[in-house]
Amino acid sequence: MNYIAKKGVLKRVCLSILILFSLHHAGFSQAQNIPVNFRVDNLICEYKVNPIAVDVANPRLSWKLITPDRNIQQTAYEIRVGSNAVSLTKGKDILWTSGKVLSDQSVLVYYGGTMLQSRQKCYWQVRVWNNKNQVTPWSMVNFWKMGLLKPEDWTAKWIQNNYQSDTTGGPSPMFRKTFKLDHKIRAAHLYITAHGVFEAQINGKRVGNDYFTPGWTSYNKRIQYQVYDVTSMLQKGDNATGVTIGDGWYRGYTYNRKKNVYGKKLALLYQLEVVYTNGKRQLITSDKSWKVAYGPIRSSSFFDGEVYDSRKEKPGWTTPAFRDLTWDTVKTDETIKDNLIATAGPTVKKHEKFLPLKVFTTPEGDRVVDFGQNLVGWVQFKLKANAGDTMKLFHAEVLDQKGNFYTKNLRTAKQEITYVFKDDSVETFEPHFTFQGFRFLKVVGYKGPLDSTNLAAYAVYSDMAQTGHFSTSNPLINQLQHNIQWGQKGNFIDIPTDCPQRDERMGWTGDAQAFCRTATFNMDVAGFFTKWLKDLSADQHKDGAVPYVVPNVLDSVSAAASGWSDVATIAPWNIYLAYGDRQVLQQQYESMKAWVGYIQQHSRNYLWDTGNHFGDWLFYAGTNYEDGAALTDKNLIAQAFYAHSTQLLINAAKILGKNEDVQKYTQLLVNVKQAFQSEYVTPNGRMISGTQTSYVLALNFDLLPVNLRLSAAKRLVHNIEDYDEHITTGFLGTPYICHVLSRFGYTDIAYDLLMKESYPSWLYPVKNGATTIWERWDGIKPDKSFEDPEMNSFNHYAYGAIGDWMYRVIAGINTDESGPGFHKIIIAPHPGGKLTSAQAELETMYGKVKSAWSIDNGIFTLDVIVPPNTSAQIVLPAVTDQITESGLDINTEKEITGIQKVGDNEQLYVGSGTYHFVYTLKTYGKAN
Ligand code: RAM
Repeated sequence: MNYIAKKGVLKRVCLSILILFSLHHAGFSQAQNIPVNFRVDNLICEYKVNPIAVDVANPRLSWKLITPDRNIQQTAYEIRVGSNAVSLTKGKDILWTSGKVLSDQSVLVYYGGTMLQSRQKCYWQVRVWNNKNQVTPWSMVNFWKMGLLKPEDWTAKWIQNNYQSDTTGGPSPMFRKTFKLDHKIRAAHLYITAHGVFEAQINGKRVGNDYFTPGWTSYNKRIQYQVYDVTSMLQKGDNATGVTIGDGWYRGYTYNRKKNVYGKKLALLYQLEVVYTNGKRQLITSDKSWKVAYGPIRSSSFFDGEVYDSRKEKPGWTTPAFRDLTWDTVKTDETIKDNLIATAGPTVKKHEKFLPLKVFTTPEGDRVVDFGQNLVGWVQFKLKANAGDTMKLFHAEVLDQKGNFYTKNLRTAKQEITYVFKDDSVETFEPHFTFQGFRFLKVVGYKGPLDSTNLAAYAVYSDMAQTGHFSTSNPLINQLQHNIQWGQKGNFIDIPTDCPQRDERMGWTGDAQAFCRTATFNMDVAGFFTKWLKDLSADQHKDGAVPYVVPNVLDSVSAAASGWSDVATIAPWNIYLAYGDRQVLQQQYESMKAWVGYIQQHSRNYLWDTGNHFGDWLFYAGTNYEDGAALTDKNLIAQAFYAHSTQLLINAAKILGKNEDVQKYTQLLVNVKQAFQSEYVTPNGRMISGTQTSYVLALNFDLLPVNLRLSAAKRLVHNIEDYDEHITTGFLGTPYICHVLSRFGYTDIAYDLLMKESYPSWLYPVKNGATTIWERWDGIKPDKSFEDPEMNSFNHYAYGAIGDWMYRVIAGINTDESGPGFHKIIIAPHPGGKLTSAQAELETMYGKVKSAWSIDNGIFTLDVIVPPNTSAQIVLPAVTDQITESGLDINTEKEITGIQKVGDNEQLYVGSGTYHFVYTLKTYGKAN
């Protein structure tokens, strides 16, 4: 650590000690009776801990109550905000205080003070009161810092290469600048973005640990900038900085090898703002004084990989001593008028590391490394060769039937790293502006040993905290859950992609809507989807049509497909349910309405039967005529999603208090359902497509008259039995099939589907060694040959949508819609499928929710955690006799209320706390 860095750390340590001391002091003097076991923690602003780039007028603050006691509700809160951490804890120099607000809201509370200015840093803390007349001490102090709110805040100019040719697939330009800082530095922040993807350095060190910044947005309309606190990277005196830029999404290859989608020229916008201890400010900005050159990255591309010639490295190029006399000048481009926005969602970061499981030679003689997991990221190597030697690394998801390296399913994507060694020392390398989807690595041009000392694979994905855990007594189901999570990791790379390996990697809306709710159970995706949905609105057509992919890189007619475009209503609703985020509904409301409006415009007599639709994509096609029954009429599907989107729009309108819209769309929905029934359902309730998907959609979206629903559910079950309990649905039916079965009392059949190991089923890929979710039910066919390489991804999350049912039904963790974001929780586990145990945990905005059950000799045990400031309805299944909770008869416990028998189940209500229920289980379904 250099001297400056040390000083920075020292300063922060001193500040923390000061804050801690004053906190302690404040806690002491306020009240002696403050309970030590009741406090507030996990303060976040706009879903982030201490964000430094907030650009919303009224940031939202959330906190968690921490207490081991039962039945704790927040009754009031008080927030205070100040511009100085130490004064804040003394109650001085307060910018805004909420005062004591009688409210149980602890999630997404709006800052209500005066208008915030660009760069303003706000420290905040909170204390809360509870229903036991207790008050917490003031919480720890956290902060948020505002970004650059107005275009005038940017004095930096966009700069580009001046003379050198600069085209897609060419070398990455490196921009550099040296500068002097005259005084002691108090704080320094770098505001930076690029056309392309950038990697910045200051004084020889990488800035931050993000990848593929500025991230992918609808660049023509919104482009993110990142902010880094670089105080410790700078020094009084001479400094240097440099930024390398790759093609990225801006002008790199996309679908059908289309390039330059957003523009032809890479560009940089760089604004380093230094504040000295004497209060003076100095700016170092991108302008004509910068220099540019090409270096070792000869080309970089998401699809194709990277070519790196280490002989062309420029050692020390971001240190002040480097001589750049031969470098070119740059030009500024003042015509660029981007809409710059702060980065609200998570950035892409490096995560898990995998070491080689084995290194082997294939029958075709290739040297291949198996990392044991189909992952998305890259390989880092530390190898030694001769100067000028060229090594190539190829990436594949699978080996073929004979055990050979298989890349046909990548289509034109090369996924290839070319590395030229500079000398005979050990060279450490990982690529910069590319990612690969792979489990297997083929090494060509390097003869030395390959092992875990010199090779490692890194998973790279959006930095979402893992919030969910799910496991059972069945290892195959656990592997399925693993595969679902890895499907999510590999395809949440700044945007939700369909696949991460072939020449596609786009934000296919159908896939995203199918998987969205499951995603909310595995990871914190609030920020991720909030950002992407803004791009959806940005790219939505004037007439309301939602593109097939977002950001839209396809042509203007590639829009408005049922089950795809409906992500416009489905995703905001799911985010609202999972996080209680009303604002996302507000933000997306016009977009939701416009999408329903588009369908209205294209319907006749409330029937939408025109346009191009993908239908129940990749349903079980079968091999003979009989199996054709799995094909669902595309217009039937369109009508079903028309109703669903209208329903979600009504839901949103209700939440937002838009009563006129509620009335208007409620009437519309009646007509849409009516049209569905008269067009696609016989008077006796038979659907014109007798498929699983058609019954599933009709039942899940409440499209059938009430008197026909039970018989329709039976028809669905018969259909499943006709297929020997196999699933035949595609992308659109799959997310709902088990939910529909459970809702109509057929959880046992849902378990049959889930536990099926032969094709088509969820466990068929698992039995075939899958470590991610496949695009098709039979990516590898029962005879071990591959499906059509034109469309055969082994990392495609859509079918992973079953994860939602696993959390919500098997473990039984759900949010009550009247208390979204798990403010009101439902715990309703459903044993079955010969499982002897299942457990799930979910870190919600209020804290951890847990439901873990096990069956031992007919004794059912359920462990539940209900976080503070929430309550739960618990539904205990198949009860025969007395239920105990932590050893006591539940009827004797004051904290357990509303005990009621509903059929075989026992329903009850609890407040927050930890509960342990035990009773004898009645035989449950046919599976047990
Ligand atoms: C393919 C992908 C994607 C799907 C579209 C319709 O390109 O499989 O997942 O949404 O088609």
